[in-house]
Amino acid sequence: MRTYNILIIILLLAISPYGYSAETQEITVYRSPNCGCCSGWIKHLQEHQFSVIDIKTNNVDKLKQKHGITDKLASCHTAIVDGYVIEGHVPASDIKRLLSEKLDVVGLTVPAMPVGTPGMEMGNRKAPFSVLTFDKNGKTTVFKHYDNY
Ligand SMILES: [Cu+2]
Repeated sequence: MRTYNILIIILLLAISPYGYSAETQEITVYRSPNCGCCSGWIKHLQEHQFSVIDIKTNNVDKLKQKHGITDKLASCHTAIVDGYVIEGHVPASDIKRLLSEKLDVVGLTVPAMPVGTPGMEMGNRKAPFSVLTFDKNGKTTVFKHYDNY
């Protein structure tokens, strides 16, 4: 009887959304060890079904150069997901949209660190910002604009 109960519990875990990891998307985040807002962004991703590999390094700039992230496009952390580069405090929903639309771009960026973006919360302070796509020549387009995230 006891074994039977345990089997039921295992079965319930297997079919529940919490027992499942198949729906999480893996993303690798490169950031400097003492970057607080980067941790905030990582937490935001984890709250939106991303499984984060958190790489602490003092060499994020080298990675940015390698992926054509100019100073104008740069922010704090740089992440790689499914072959795309995600720079800065990009909302999880925009990453998911990029992955489903499979656009022919290098990735997405929110340049600098606008107040009110995920990981950059400061009470009620919100700055308007745009999520940009960028290609390997540094050409950008507006992917999504937020007046108030
Ligand atoms: Cu930041």
